[in-house]
Formats: sequence, C-alpha cells, structure tokens
Amino acid sequence: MKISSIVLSILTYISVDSIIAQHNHGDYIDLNPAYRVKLSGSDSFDHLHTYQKDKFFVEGFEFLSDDLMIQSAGLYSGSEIHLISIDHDKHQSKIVQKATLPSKFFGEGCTAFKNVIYQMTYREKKVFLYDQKTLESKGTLDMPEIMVEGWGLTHDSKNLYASDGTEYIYKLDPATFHVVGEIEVKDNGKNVEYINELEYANGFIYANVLPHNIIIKIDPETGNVVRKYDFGSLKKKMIKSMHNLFWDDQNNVLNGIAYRKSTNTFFVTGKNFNQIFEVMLN
Ligand SMILES: [Ca+2]
Repeated sequence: MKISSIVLSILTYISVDSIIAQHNHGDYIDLNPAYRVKLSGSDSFDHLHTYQKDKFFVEGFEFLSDDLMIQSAGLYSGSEIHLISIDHDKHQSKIVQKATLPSKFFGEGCTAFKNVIYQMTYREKKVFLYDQKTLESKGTLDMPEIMVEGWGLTHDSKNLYASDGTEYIYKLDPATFHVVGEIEVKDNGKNVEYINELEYANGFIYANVLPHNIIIKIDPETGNVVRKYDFGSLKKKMIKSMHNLFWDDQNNVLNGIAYRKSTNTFFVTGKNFNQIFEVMLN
C-alpha cells in the first residue's frame, strides 16, 4: 500500500468516526456529557398531587385504564414488567402483577397496543410481548436495524413510536415493529438528542431527555419542540424527603410520563423515584 493511500485510509477512518460520534449513530449511544444538548426554560404546569411508589429503575410508564398502569423496570439481572394499581383517594400505588426478563436483557420503554404490552430492550435488539391482562408471554419481535438502542416507547391509535437515544423518534408498524416513518426532534432549529421515555397524548409526543429534569412536548408533524416543562424543583423536594445520602443524581434521572385521559393529567416519575407527580401541563 502506498503512503498516500495509507494516509487517505486514516483520514477516511477519522472523518467517519467523528461523524458517528457527532450523530451518535455508532454501535451504541455515547453518553459523554459533552455531547448533551442544552435545554432550559419552563412553561407553566400545575402540580396537583403526589403519589407514593416503589423505587425501580423506570424505563417505561403508561396507563392501561383509569387506575391501572404498566411500568418497565430496567437494569441487567433486574428487569421486570409491572402492572401497578393506583389508588386515587389515598394517592398510593401498588404492584399487583409482574413478569421478569432473563438476566441478560435490560428492559426499556413499554407501551400497550390492542391488548398486547411491548417492552423494548436496551442493547439486545429484542422486544418482549405480553398479554395485557395476564402478562403471559406472547413471544418476541426484532428491533429495527436503524435503531441504535432501545429507549422510549409509546403509541397513537395506529402506530408505535420509539426513541433510541438519538434525536430521532421512529414510527413503527405494531405488527412487525418495522419503521414506517421518522421524526427528527428540534428545539429552535437545534437537534435534541437523548430522547428518552415517551408519551403520546392529544396529537403530541411528550418526552424525557437524558439527563434533564425537563419534559419536552413535540409536534410529531414537524419534530419541533413546542413546550418545555422543568421538574427540577419537584425532584429536589422529593430527594430531600428521602434523606438518602447516597442518592445517585447522575443515574436517577426523570424518566416516565403517563397520560391519564379522564383527568387530562400527566403522571411523571423517574429512576428510583419514590414518588409520582400528577400534573396538569399548560
Ligand atoms: Ca410513557
């Protein structure tokens, strides 16, 4: 090989590698804080109630009915899918049923569509399916190649929507989990990467953004962020009440948004949070 071709190969390698780093479209998402998007500001919301909950590494959160929720709990050797009953008078929640993932799978976003619960995995490229009532296994599907990892999941009346840690939200066919469209999320023209847990409500997609305390509201037609809600002060109050000297603020981030139709409110939680905040987003 001539010296010039060696130099060319090195240059090609470096430039391809840096593009991957910039767009996070490598094998895995780079969690280097230097790549993290800056988000600030808050639109107003009303904090209505605080519900107590058991602490889990929450990766998915959604209402099945008025007083029953699904929750996906992550981590290797600790991943589960939960049915949680909600007591709206006592403001308490309780796991009433659960299924456990094999230890080599890390549970991620979950959603229920036509009586089937879908639970994605972080880097294992599999989606686990369960019967919505019994949590009996309904098999698995493969995640699309284009998705780098599995992060958040939600649905509208026709499709599922999944995030993979990049600035993209993929629209999926529920029968096959194949990509049928994509949304590129932008805030004032700048890509918002690290899109995490998702919730579809009233024509918009609400999303957590790692590692922020901010929930963004996205117009799925344009990908534009139209509202931002900062939960930093509610989280701080919760941490104070926990009296936990070893609280890991880096990992215990806001993650988990569930829309309750009957009250038009959102139930918001996070990784290892012992509370759910019920809020009205303005
Ligand atoms: Ca959700």
